[in-house]
Amino acid sequence: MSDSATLEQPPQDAGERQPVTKKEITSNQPTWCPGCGDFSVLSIYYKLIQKRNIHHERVATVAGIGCSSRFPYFVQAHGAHYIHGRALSFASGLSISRPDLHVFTFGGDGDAFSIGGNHFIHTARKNIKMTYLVMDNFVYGLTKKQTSPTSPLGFKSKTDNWGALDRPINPMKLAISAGTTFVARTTHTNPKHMLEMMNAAMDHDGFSFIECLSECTEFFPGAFDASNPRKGGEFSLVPEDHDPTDEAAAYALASEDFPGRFGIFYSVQRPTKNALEAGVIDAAQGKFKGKQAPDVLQATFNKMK
Ligand SMILES: Cc1ncc(C[n+]2csc(CCOP(=O)(O)OP(=O)(O)O)c2C)c(N)n1
Ligand code: SF4
Ligand SMILES: [Mg+2]
Repeated sequence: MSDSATLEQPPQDAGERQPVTKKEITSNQPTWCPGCGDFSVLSIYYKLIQKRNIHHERVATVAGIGCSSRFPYFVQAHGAHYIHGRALSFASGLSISRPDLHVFTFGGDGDAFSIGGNHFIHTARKNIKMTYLVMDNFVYGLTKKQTSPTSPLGFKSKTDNWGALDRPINPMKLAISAGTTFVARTTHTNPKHMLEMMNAAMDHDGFSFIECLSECTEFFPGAFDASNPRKGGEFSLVPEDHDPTDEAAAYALASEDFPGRFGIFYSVQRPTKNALEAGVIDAAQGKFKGKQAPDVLQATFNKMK
């Protein structure tokens, strides 16, 4: 990808305001374990907000429940630490009713693909405008090491102490097949790449999904070493000649063995639910232009007589 061409945009907010500072958008001290990958995601999110100069009243940070989902506590802006697995439903309503906000949703692999799996599929097919970043650590962190939907076969946890028996979900394949219009993959060990992906996702007019590998140093240490050159692994980008509008090619990339590829797998334009629903509302309101609400009601009652 090109080197973040849109990062240096002029401020989007009121003319003379000072640029957003990190202090303004930083809230409580994160409570994650030392070395947790989620720290890296949070610091890149601060960076994104600063680079794009989005003042705190223009951004909303939504999450479900989990270690990763504690995210909104640490951002000084609109936000909700919502119900486990239900972050996308809350964020969908927010996105549709408040088009002036940039809606970002964060969560973990359990929140996104276990209890929240159904919401994920339907948010994708509806193409609701927001960015959804899943901090995938292949385990339930907050509840102290249960098997998650992305845990690899054989992973020993408190729920499968003999080793996980169930075939894991592939988040990228799931996202593509459900109709997500922007699908990218990154990792907490490459902050520059993560910023590029978040920036591109934010530019996308639709539902943009990022799987971000984010190590749980407490309950699954070393899970992503194979993707980390500093640990002897390999960080392989999506090939330069990959066509991100080719769904079959994106699916093939997503099918590669772990650690797989990093970058934008899929990106297409399709009308958002936000735009379609606004069109329906405009058309309905157009029919009653210039009329008072009581007259409209009376006319409806008259028809029912
Ligand atoms: C309705 C409901 N069911 C179960 C829980 C317990 N619970 C809280 S977080 C969690 C899983 C967290 O795993 P993940 O989403 O992967 O986030 P992580 O902690 O790994 O970042 C579970 C099962 C809950 N809080 N609410
Ligand atoms: S338990 Fe794991 S995911 Fe949770 S804060 Fe600690 S290292 Fe991070
Ligand atoms: Mg998890």
